[in-house]
Amino acid sequence: MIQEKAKEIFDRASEEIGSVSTTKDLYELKVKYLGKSGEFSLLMRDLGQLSKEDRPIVGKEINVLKRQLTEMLDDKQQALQSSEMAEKLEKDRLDLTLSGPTRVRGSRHPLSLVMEEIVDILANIGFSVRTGPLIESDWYNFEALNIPKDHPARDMQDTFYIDETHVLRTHTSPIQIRTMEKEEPPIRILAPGSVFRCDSDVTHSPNFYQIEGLLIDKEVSMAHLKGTISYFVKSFFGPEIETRFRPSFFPFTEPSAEVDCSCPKCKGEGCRLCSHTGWIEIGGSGLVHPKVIEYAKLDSKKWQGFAFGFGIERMAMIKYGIDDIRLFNENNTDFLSQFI
Ligand code: FA5
Repeated sequence: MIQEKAKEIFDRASEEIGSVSTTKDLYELKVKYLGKSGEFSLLMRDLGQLSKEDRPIVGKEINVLKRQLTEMLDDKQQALQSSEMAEKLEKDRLDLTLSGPTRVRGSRHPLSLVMEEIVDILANIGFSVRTGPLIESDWYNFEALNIPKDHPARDMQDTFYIDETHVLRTHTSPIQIRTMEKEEPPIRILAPGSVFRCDSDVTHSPNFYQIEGLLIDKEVSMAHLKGTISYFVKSFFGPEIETRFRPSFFPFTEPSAEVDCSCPKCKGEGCRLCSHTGWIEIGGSGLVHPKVIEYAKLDSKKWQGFAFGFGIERMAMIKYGIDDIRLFNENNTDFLSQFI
């Protein structure tokens, strides 16, 4: 009777072990059949009802079944553990080919890049940088540059006035005077910086950058000016780019010339960037007017010089083929991050 029950428990247990699929369920089966209050332990208690002779025989048979069951549980335990581990490894697998987290790298503003490149090129031939105030006196911005009050030339630069005698500087030319006042010639300086005019469209901004160049020495001529600017244009835009000087007028230079370079985009053929002329204006230039040299308290008989002033945005637009000046100030990182 007990042997039959033991066999029945064993068969049921074997069947359940066969169909269990997790180590957790397997543990529960172990407790159910072999635990302290498990079915086999309860059965052992029933051995007491048997005769003295039968008890060890039946006990032995039950122990054999228990041992077999224990082995089956151990085997199953190992099989389940290794398949669970394989599953976990598959699930948690590291894909070493995946790219890591990307870091957004900052980039230099195109105007800073252009400004630095211009300074580098001209530093190679002896020019060094000077700066001046953004709020400038009427004297330095206009009068000392031979632009007297009520002179029509003041209309060329629609001015932001701070008060009767101070303006947001309309160009970097005041630094010419400030430098000549302070330094002994010979002078070779560059003055890059922010300037302000009441002016706004796709090629004009109310706040833009210029770079001024000033050279003061003895017997300076237009040839020196042309040589310096041609060297600069070829270094900045490329050796194939030509420079053209167009007669012009600035009160602080005599003679004066607008500087054009052959269009780097169409190489002088004519395109939208150069309004189909093949040439693009980059700034003004000329020999420093003797009056300006005198205003700066130098002897104009002894010292002559040339000066030029280029628009930085204009140079950047030509170099990078940008057709709207407002892009420089819109803080659009898609645009700004293209310049490295
Ligand atoms: C001047 O400002 C003179 N001071 C330049 C100069 C210096 C002449 C030394 C002679 C000797 P002009 O107003 O043309 O010149 O401006 C020079 C350049 O600044 C222009 O060719 C253009 O490239 C740029 N520019 C002028 N106005 C604007 C503006 N509103 N926005 C962007 N760039 C401008």
